[in-house]
Amino acid sequence: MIYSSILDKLKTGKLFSLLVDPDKHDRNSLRAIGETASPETVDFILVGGSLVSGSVDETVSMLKESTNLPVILFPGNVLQISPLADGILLLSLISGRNPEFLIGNHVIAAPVLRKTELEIIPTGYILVENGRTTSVEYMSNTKPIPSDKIDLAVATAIAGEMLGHKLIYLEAGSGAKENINAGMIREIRLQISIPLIVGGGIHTPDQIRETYKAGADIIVVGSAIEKGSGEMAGLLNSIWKIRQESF
Ligand code: 1GP
Repeated sequence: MIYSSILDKLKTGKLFSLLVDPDKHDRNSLRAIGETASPETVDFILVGGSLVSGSVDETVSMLKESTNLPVILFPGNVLQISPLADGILLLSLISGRNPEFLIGNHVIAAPVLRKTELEIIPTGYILVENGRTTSVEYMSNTKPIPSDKIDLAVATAIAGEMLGHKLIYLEAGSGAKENINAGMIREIRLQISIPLIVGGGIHTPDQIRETYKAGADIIVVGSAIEKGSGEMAGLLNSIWKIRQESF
């Protein structure tokens, strides 16, 4: 079970995940990801994007040809469900006030998900302003939480936990100008007891270290592995070193 293994691993350290946008990777780069991401560096691979024109099924099956790591859907919309994955982050965009992303799409997806063997992981998804309009903000037609409104972000995360979500995902948006500030991560970590995922605009080993130090349990990196397999290998090598440190 993916979720129980996340909880188990968190007893001894931090987790790291790669986000694969099906439109940004071809067969070769998917193979490179599968072959480079070892269980010592990467805990699971997320697949999804705000707007995906390629086939999620194909991306998942290509990844599975070269890795045994869990592949988890991170869907931007209901078209991104693939029964070939191992699980799905069933996202509720709790920072927003768009009912379609709070319950509407879930109603559409539920009967389809019921027929799959995907492990469903209900996730409270919180979008935070980062200095520019991201695809999530535009596509979901919701406002992000301002980056200096730590109290609002904390209250939203607490509400997410109270509503039964199993994870909180603090999102600056793919390619964010500024990643989530340490103060916000720190305060949310203190106030919730479920695992905290942080992603968006994280590119360098220093940013990864700072984000773990602030209290992130799981870091997600997407854009930084789209630069090429050499860059990805370098980053994963740093991850391996960072994971030997204690936070
Ligand atoms: C986006 O949090 C993820 O949903 C990853 O963001 O692409 O900026 O790494 P980046």
